[in-house]
Formats: sequence, C-alpha cells, structure tokens
Amino acid sequence: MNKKRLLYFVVFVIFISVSALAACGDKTENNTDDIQKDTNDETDIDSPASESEDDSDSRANYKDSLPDGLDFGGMEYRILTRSDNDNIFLNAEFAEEEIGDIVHDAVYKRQKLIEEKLNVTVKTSVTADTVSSTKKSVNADDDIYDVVAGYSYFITPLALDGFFVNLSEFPYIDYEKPWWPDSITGHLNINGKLYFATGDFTLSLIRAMHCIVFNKQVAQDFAVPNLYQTVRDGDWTLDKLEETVKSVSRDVNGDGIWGIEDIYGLATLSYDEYFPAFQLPMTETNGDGTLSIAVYNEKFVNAYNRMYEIAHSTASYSIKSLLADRSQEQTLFREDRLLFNFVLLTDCEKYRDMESDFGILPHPKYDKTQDNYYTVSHDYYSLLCVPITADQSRYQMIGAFTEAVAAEGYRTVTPAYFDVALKNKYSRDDESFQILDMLAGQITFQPAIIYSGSLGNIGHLMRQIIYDVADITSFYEKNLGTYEKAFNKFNEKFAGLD
Ligand SMILES: [Ca+2]
Repeated sequence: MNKKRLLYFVVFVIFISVSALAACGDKTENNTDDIQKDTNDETDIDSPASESEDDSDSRANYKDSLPDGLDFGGMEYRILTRSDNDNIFLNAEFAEEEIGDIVHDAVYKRQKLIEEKLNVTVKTSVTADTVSSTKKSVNADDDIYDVVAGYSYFITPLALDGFFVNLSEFPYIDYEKPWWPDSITGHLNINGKLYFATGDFTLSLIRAMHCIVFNKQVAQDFAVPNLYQTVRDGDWTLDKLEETVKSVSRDVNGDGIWGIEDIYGLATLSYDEYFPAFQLPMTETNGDGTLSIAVYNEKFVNAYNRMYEIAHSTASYSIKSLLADRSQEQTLFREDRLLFNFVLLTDCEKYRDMESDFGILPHPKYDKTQDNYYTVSHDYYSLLCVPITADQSRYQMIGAFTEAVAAEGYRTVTPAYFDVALKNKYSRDDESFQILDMLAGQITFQPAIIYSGSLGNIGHLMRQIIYDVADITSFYEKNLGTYEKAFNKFNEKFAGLD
C-alpha cells in the first residue's frame, strides 16, 4: 500500500470533515448514517478521493463499536485527575459546569451525554500529585479509583512496580479506532503488555503536541515557496528545512553581530521530537519482550549532526541567548524577525494577538522515502491507567465508559479545540487545521520516551544540541553504561509483570 496516498486521503477526508462539521454543528453519536472507516482497509485508501466526497469519515459521524443499550445501573466512574495549577488544561477530562467557553463546554457536554447514555456518573478526585495519590491507594489496597489520568513522565515507573492492569485487551476498548493513536498498539504495547492509553479522551495530549509555527509575513518577505504545498507533496524533509532556514537570515542593522534585532530562520530549544519525526528508533523489542538499545547508527548521527549544524549556524538565533531567556523566541516571532519556531500546540495560544498571520506545519520527514509525518507530545500530558485495586467486576463499565468518552472526544472536543480555539482564534487558516488533524493520529509513543525516566533518559540525546555537544558519538559512548544499566533493570522488572 502506498502510504503517501494514505496521507493524501486522510488530509482530503479531513477537509471534507471540516466542511461537514461547519455545516452540521453539534453532532452526537446518535447519528447512524455513518460508515465505519478502517484505516487499514486498502480498498478505501486506494479509491480515488473523489469517490469519498461525503461526510462518512468525518469526526462528527465516526461510529464507535460499543453495543446499543448498555446500562450500568448508575455505577460511578471514579477517576483520579490532575489539578490544573498552570491553567494548561491538564484536568480537561471532565468539567463540572458550563462556563461559556466552547472547548470547556464541549468537555462538559461530552460527560453529560455519556453519563446518560451508559447510566454512569463520573466521580472525579483531583490531586496535585497523581503518583503519590496512586501509590497511597494501591499500597493500602483501597479500591477507590477506576482510572488514573496521570502525569505521563512520572506515572510510567509505577507500571514497572505492578501498579496497573494490562490494557492490551480490555472490555470495549477498541484500539483500531482513531481516538486511540496507532502508536499505542504499534509502540506502547510491548510484547502484549500495555499499561497506558491516551488519545482524544484527554485534551492535554493534543495541546502538548509538538509542531512548527511559521510566520507568514517573514515567509512572504523572503519569498519562501508555499510550505503547505511542500507538506502536501511529501517534500517537507530535513533537506527542505535546512534550505529554508538558511534562506532566511539578515543582519538587519548591519553591525556584523547576530542579535535580537536581526532576522532568523529558526529559534528553538526543542529537538528531542526529531526522534519520532525522523523515525529514528531508540529501542528494539526482542522476541522475549526485552528492550535493547538501538539508537546509535549512521542515520541518527547524520540527523544529529545536520540539526546541530542548522541550530548553530547564523540562520538560527543564538541558543545561548535562548537558554538565558527563552521568551526571546516569542519576541522574534511576534515582531516578524523569525520564520520557524518549534513549539507545542498550546504555545500557539501565546501568538493569538500578534499582528502577522502564522501557520502550523508538521516537523519534516528525514527524507522523501519516509512514509509520513510524525510527532510526539511533550511528556506532561495525561496517560490513562487502571490501578490493580479496581475490582474486576467493574472492568466492563470502566472499559465502556472510557471508550465512549474517547470516541466522543474525537467527535466533538478535539474538533472544538482545533476548529474554534485554533482555527478561528489562533492559527487562522484551514490548512493548519488539516495538518493538526493529520498529526493528532500520528502522535508517537516510543518506549524510550514513555518510559524515559526508567531507561536512562536515552530519549534526550537529540537535545544535547542545545548544550553544544558537537561530538555526539563520544557523548553516547560516555553514557552507554548508564543506558545499559537502566535497560537491564527495566527488562528485569518488565519481565515480571502480568
Ligand atoms: Ca546585527
């Protein structure tokens, strides 16, 4: 199957979906005139896109596989969620009331809809520390939480200590559906063991997604060719990134010094996301389920060296200055002196009041042979897990409610965030919407990222660019012992899990 065609198909369908959404307004799962889409169905994908010009694949109409008539007799769905001290939607799984904000209210409506549909009531417990709250209840053998929506970086080590249920096969959870990114089964499930899931259930995943914003005024000033077209053509690659970044730089005041008053192609401190973007593996899963280190090879060294060279060229704003004051990249971008800023999607909210337009791009592919564009979410989003204390008699309800909320999130909450928060208020154009919609399904969960803290932080190799590590080979060799020790410990623990 030609995967590039899949991308075109997806992007096209997304365009249709947006139109359908705009036309239909609020939809519920009560719409029955839809057709389930299986993204593995080659017949669908190989059909000319023009044959799919209906809204059968739109988010709003996408049907789940839950049976009709489920009734859990008023059971409580007891979820431990995170407090939202930084106001970055960490706790956006459920909402207590409508407040007139379209995204927040979509979350509220989703909850009410599913509660009624399944005859279940959500009981939310909020904590500033999901790890200690989970540990406390599980160690005390207290069956008080059905689901924990935990801080991803910190919650994963608990899986190694046997705190969570294997979700690889759980009642009603259908990982084939698009509200569970493909990489959950592709990467996060290690040898049949899957302790976490995430997707359209939790908006924090979407908001923490890495992407690139570009300043349209700067692109115009430097006659940069249409970047969306480059993406659509499958030509948005490392070569193209390098060429474009280097075509945009100017010593504006002519003083021979590269400072904040000059113009740049790139300013960022964010590089680890190039592991998924370039499809660079960090680990290999062996037949016995153990993980081996697989990060060091010619492709990785080449990718590192080329990104290092771009980052330290005069076309990029000084990393030293950014380390001292990261807000300088926002100043440059707002004031039309920066083309590309590597960001999290939530960072776009900072740019909503800037005068010039900006657009959103995926990170480039390593080269044209790569099948698609990929991204990752910064590891502060929430991962869902079921503590072993939850009584098995509750699994049917837990699975059905989780699946229904995720599905409705895909249909209504994520589009509300994209369509309203991003498109209308923030990113200002449909092409960015299409790219975001495509990227959300390509969020990657490489084990070395998910279990990063337990694997020696091997996934932080790319960020050594900002610490001016020019020789990545000797850095890797110096740290290999640490990685090996961590991998051995991980494998030992993981092998003992159910
Ligand atoms: Ca200057």
